[in-house]
Amino acid sequence: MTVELQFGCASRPKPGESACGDQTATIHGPEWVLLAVVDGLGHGPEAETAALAACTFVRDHASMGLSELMAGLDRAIARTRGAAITLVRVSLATGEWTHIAVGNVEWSSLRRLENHPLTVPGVVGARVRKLVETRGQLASGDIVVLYTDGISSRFRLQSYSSLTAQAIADALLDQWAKDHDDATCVVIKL
Ligand SMILES: [Mn+2]
Repeated sequence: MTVELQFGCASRPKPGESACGDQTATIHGPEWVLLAVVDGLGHGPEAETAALAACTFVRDHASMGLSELMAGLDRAIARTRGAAITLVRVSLATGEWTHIAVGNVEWSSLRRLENHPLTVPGVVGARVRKLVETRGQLASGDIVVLYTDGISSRFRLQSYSSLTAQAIADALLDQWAKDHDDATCVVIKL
């Protein structure tokens, strides 16, 4: 069985900035997709440097387990100002997902999931102490949004559920991005 997953991504820097401290990476493996959503601390060029370094590390080490990958990121971006990072790997065969997060990239899902992903407070690059992986299973009709704190959490995903993953990402960015920060959302739809 192969599941019909859709992915969408929308991102923009803080209005008036050209550098973007929010960056994402989408890596297609043999039977999975790995998503990274990275919010470099603050905004501007130094935030962008931290976030791009994190995405490069993720691309270069995409087959690692998520805890190992996050621990590697913590070392790899230690000389930058650091970042909030969420990593999610979804199996294309079964829809099973694994999640790990440090800092305030948020997760929202249309359906109340049996295991809500846990986020550990802290900054990747500043010695993360504890890592927690959460696992779950996507079912047909599920929508998951990963979003940085430049997107308001007041959106109701139900209102967008008939759209494609990319159209949901575009609409959330257009309607819920805050003026004072970089803003990014990634959407997974089954
Ligand atoms: Mn931010």
